[in-house]
Parts: sequence; C-alpha cells; structure tokens
Amino acid sequence: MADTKQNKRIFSGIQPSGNLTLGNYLGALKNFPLLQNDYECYYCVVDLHTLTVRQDPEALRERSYSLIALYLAAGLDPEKNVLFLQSHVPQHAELSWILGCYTYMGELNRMTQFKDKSSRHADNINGGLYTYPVLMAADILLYQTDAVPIGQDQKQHLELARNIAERFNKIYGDTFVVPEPFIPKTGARVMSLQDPTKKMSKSDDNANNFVLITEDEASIMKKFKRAVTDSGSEIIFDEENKPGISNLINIYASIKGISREDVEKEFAAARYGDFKMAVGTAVCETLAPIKARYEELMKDKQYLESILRKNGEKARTVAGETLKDVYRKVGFIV
Ligand code: AQP
Repeated sequence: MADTKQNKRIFSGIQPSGNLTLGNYLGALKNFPLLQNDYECYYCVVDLHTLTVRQDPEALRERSYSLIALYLAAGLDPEKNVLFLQSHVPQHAELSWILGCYTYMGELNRMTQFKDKSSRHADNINGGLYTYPVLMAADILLYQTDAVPIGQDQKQHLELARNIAERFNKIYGDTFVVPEPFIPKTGARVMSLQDPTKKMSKSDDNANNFVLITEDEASIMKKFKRAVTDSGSEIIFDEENKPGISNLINIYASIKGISREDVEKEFAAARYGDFKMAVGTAVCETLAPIKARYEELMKDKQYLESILRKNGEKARTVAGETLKDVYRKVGFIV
C-alpha cells in the first residue's frame, strides 16, 4: 500500500447536480459529522460526475459552493475533515482511466443507475453515464478508504469498486484497501413524496416529489400535507402494501433517531393527516438551523474558496501517493 495512515479512513461524495434533498441528507450528509471524531474523513463535491447530464456552467459553479456550504452547515468541521472538489484533484480522472481497463463491460451493463438514468435522458446516453461507476471507484480507492457512508442506491456501485480493488490487488499485490459500505438503518432510501415507489432525487422534474434541505418551512409543510398515502388508516410499516406511509415512517424514524416500531407505537391512534403534519414539523425543526447556517456561509464565498484551496492540496498529496504506486505497479516509469 502506498501511504501509512494513522486512522481508518472515510470517503464520500455528493454531486452538485441540484439542490440537496431530504433523501441526500438522511441517506448521506446527516451521517458525515458523526464520523469526524473517529475517522480521517474525506468529503468530496464530485463535480466531474455531474457532466454525465448537461449542466449550465454558471449554475454548476454556484452549486459547488453551495454544496461545500451545506457540508459545513450540516456540522462538518473544516479543520477535522478534508472537504474538497473532485476537479481540484486530477488523480481522480487519471486513476479512473486505469481502473476502466480492469472493469468488464458485463459489469457496467448490470448497473441499475445507468439503466435508470439512460431511460430518463434518452437524448444524451453518453460514455460518462456508462463509466460513472469506474470514476466512483477511483474516487474511493485513491484515499485507501475503509468505509463509505452512502444511501442504498449507491450500494451496487460500491460493490463494483470492491470487485475492481480485489481484482487489481490479485494481479499486482496489495495496492488498494477494499472499502466497506456504511448504510444507515433508517433513511437509506427516502422515496418520492408523490410516487413512493421511486426514490427521492434532486434532479426530479416534479418539485412536489422532493423536499430540499434549504426549502422554506411553509413549502415543506405543504409538500408533506400533499404526500401520497395509501388505502386503509393504520400507521404501520409495510413497504409493499403501504409504500407512502412506510416512507413517512422511515423519514420520521431517521430524523428522530428512533426505530420504525417506535414510530408505529407513537402514532398508533393517529390519523394519516396528523401523522403527515408531525413528519413535516420534525423535518422543518431539523432542517431550519442547517438552512440558517447555510445562508450565512453563502455570503462569504472567499471563506469557502479558502477551504477548497487548502483541502485540495491535502487531497492531492494522498491521492498522488496512491496513483504513483499504481503507475509503478502497472509498469509506467515514475
Ligand atoms: N432518496 C435517497 N435516499 C437516501 N439516500 C439518498 N442518496 C441520494 N438519494 C437518496 C444518497 O445521497 C448521496 C449523494 O448522492 P449523489 O449526489 O451522488 O447522487 P445520487 O445518488 O444519484 O442522488 P440523486 O439525488 O438521485 O441525484 P441525481 O438526481 O443527480 O441523480 C449518495 O450517498 C446517495 O446514496
């Protein structure tokens, strides 16, 4: 292995492909600060990944600042965590090329996100969309990552990263740490509020399907009031027959840090309407302080910029060591 690290490492990234949703928060962001005292954490704004879908350049730049501000607003300490932009570390793209040569078409063909996104963007099924999981593997493996906090939707991509790492290690000897997924018990798969059979996604065309972290309270409450529920009147977790109510139970459990059974008990005598309002209120209470801090941070782009520059340097050092080791092993002159 290339570098000698002191602590176990965490890597995770979020795309600045839209404003972050409650799904991104509960599945990923909420868990990031919980790890910062026990691990060496690398949290990346994965801007290269966003180009798989057409982006407006100015909006993309703004959303990258916005995502760093949200990382900080959610409680990440910039002194304890390496918060950086993927495009500031060229080793991501370089390792991605190498790993692509150790990834089979058959493996990429099986990726459900590719199938899903290519059906949603039928006019732009590009090579990047197809090789996205290879770049994600490079993101993770560059930092000799032990664990990756992610939502359920990214589990298949992480499995692939593990397979690529194991394949490479088998050929060249120990090079990469094989990373473990770190998936929360509740909140790992937040579903759309209007169609609870599909996941809540920041690039969804219908704004009623998602709640944003930075959305105002009245709008959040309105969306929960309108959230689709199911037939019957009982508040019980049953994803197959009650996807709407199950989604709301999942959200409430995750926000409050309690089990689904506890939610069922708390609302055993409640009506759907009251439960929806309770979930909306709990979401607003959690998101309000994050939104306030976020708005403060966005007024000081210079501060955000300084964090990105300083941390980009740190990330390049660690990534550079791994890439050099890889280059040497595959036979390049280093
Ligand atoms: N609905 C969700 N429930 C729980 N976790 C979720 N995540 C995304 N959606 C949900 C987790 O958020 C992290 C960042 O995701 P990403 O930006 O890398 O892209 P994504 O997984 O493709 O998320 P989106 O919101 O659906 O983005 P778009 O619409 O741009 O494709 C990941 O850890 C993910 O698991």
